[in-house]
Amino acid sequence: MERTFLAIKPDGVQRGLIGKVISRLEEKGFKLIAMKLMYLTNELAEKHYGEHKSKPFFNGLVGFITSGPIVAMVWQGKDAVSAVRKMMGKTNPLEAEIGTIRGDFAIDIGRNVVHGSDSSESAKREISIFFTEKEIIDWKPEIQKWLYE
Ligand code: D4T
Repeated sequence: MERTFLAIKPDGVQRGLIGKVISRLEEKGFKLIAMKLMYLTNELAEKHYGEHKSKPFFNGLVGFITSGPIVAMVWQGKDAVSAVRKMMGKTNPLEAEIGTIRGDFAIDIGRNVVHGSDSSESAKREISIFFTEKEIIDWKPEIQKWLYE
């Protein structure tokens, strides 16, 4: 089963949306296998958003993402990377479909509540940046047989 990295950004934490975001993924049937509340250091934020270094929004993005605690998580399930991206909705919340996390809970591209890995490779990279192998718990949900045939 595929793993993906999902983070609730400082806006989501401050707005009390941790439970709602987690509920959506739980209700879908994905399995939470690692989670921590943490501050991103400047160094980690710059590394995480390295691909955007030359963009005009880079400094604001790093300032925002380090401004408060985030919730870092690993979720597992069938096609988890693309399925979770679908549940998050488009980067710009006003373009995101209603029914998605960003579509339902956000307005501004710079306050879009969640981050999720955009490919299997970035998921592996992001998971290894945020979690040690020991912090990932691949437990067996009793309901598994009612979720997958
Ligand atoms: P993240 O990485 O936060 O999940 O977002 P996406 O994968 O959906 O989108 P992205 O990499 O293109 O953008 C990273 C991050 O930068 C913010 N952003 C983006 C911004 O503040 N202004 C902008 O114009 C863009 C394009 C939002 C997400």
